[in-house]
Amino acid sequence: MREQLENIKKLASDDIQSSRSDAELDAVRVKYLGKKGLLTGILRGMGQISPEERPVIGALANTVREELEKYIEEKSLFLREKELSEKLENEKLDVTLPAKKKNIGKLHPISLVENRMREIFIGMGFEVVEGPEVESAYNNFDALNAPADHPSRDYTDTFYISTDILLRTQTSPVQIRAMQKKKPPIRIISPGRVYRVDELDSTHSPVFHQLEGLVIDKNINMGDLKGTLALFARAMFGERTKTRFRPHNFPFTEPSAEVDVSCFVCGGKGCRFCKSEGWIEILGAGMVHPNVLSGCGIDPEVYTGFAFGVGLERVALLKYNIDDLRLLYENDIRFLEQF
Ligand code: 2NL
Repeated sequence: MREQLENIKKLASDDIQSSRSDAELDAVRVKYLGKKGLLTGILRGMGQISPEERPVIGALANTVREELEKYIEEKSLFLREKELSEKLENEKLDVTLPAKKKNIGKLHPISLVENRMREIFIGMGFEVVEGPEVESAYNNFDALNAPADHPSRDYTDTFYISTDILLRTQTSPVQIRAMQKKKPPIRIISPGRVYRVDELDSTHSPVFHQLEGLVIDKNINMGDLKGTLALFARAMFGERTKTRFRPHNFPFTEPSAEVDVSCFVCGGKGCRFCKSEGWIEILGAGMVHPNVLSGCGIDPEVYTGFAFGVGLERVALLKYNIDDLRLLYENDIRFLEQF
């Protein structure tokens, strides 16, 4: 019996020694010290032992049990500490590593262009006004002196919601509203979305953006218009930029002009960018037609004014050298993150 106990102690010690995890250790505990364990089995057999030997063997069995329990407890502690230190080692953080780059959004090229223009004109004392994209045919056409048979009124050019309600084709109706509402002096810009019936291609879109400007006061003349646009062109395209006015015709201005800026790539010598012209068309402008003023309740004998309009897409394409308008609307992140 004594030998059996010594033997069990030896076997159990080896098993404890070779345990690699708490789970294995627990299996060892059950195998030797459990209710049906080997050591427990020995103690059950105590009945066969002589009464003299019983207390000696009993004491020995208890000692073995206590030793094994103590040994298991030590091993368990050792395993748990080992596990913790391995965990700490594996999850070590290098706090000196640079942080992961955060992807923050960027402004769309149209917004960049619009914001820059707002900045330039606000700097000259203009006020920003906005208005509805769904407009009356009156504010969009009649008030702008467009004849009843003007081609731009056609449903093949303009999106009609009903016979007299439409999607604005320019932001001029915003300035019409301003003139109807208040007396001069007026100095406003109106950036916004406008609509025209067009197939989408590399230079056209049925929805695009415009910024218009309007100045009404006593003694406003063509010189004021030229000075304002020359200053704008220099701020927008660089200090060396020149401007050129070519006669044109709009129903809402008289006289009217198309305005070119000297090519900001070659400086006017002529290059691939300006198609050897040296000039790039950027704006439409003119002196506000007397009919437009009087129609809004402003006396054209007392007040004069100038107005201009610029397409934001066109400026964005030129400024950022983008060769297809559709890139502006496709929201491809690889395109957008370049600005
Ligand atoms: C263009 C350029 C232009 C205007 C817009 C305007 C607004 C009022 C009165 C007179 Cl309220 N004119 N805006 C003037 C000239 C040109 O836009 O190419 N448009 C078709």
